[in-house]
Amino acid sequence: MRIPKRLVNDLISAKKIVALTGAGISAESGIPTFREAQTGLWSKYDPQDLATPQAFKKNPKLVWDWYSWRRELISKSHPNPGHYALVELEKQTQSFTLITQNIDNLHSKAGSKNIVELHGNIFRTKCSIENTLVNKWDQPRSSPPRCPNCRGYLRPDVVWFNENLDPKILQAAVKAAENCDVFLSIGTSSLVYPAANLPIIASHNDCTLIEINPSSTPITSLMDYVLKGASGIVLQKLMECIIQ
Ligand code: BJW
Repeated sequence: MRIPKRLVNDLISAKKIVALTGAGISAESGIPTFREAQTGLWSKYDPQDLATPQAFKKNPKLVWDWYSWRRELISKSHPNPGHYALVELEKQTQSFTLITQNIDNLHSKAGSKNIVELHGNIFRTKCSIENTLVNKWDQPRSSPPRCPNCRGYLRPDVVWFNENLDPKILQAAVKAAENCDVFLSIGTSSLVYPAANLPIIASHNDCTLIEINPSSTPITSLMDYVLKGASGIVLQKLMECIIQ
């Protein structure tokens, strides 16, 4: 793959860079993307039907068990060269904001610092009634376990379809998108809102938009540069061009 020199220069001269990541950046860590077919026991379920408050209300055990399975898979996985390239890019940049839709904690595990987690984190648990974080509970084998305070069901601290994102977190993401010189959209299908709006917000500014993805997305035509390929390979190559 050839990386355009002008793109490299834009990244080197940028004072404020935003990277928005989606499930594709973790694909090379062995974590299936959200819209990819699920594996094993879960292959008959569509994630879009499980990641909703309605699904949890109807069948809390099914949804809890799905997240337990994913948490276990994720806890065994490691950051890949794409995650590490973004750590390097942050070190090279005056102001760098990493906005992720992923709940897998891999950016943090890789060493990224300024992370905005739009859709929460699978390693945190909250009470579905009180909406408060819970660190310890009794009967760990029950599915789902109960809140030690109100006995309501516990659930993962992630944002499901039809739920509002934390307004402060969304505001931080919007502010970063409004003010950046370069916006990278990496490994996301750009189908889910409000995350999919962030590159559009950035485009109102005179910034450079870059997409890294093996496939086209609804916002590909908005981009100044489209780097087609796996993010681990493309980002590593990009960093080699920046550092040399
Ligand atoms: C690679 C690669 C490699 C592969 N390298 N790339 C109609 C129009 C507009 C909006 C709506 C609408 N109807 C409903 C809505 C709102 C809804 C929405 O956007 N729905 C769309 C599906 C249309 N949004 C919401 O509900 C949000 N809340 C909200 O809007 O609140 C207001 C409201 C309140 C009440 C009622 C209605 C609205 C909340 C969205 C929360 C999303 N949550 C999830 C689950 C998180 C927990 C979990 O993971 O279980 O977040 S859904 C899921 O999608 C997950 C992801 O973060 C998110 C984005 O997916 P992502 O990351 O893009 O993954 P994929 O799988 O889609 O794509 C992977 C990409 O990687 C692909 O492009 C591949 O090509 C690529 N790839 N290998 C690089 N190696």
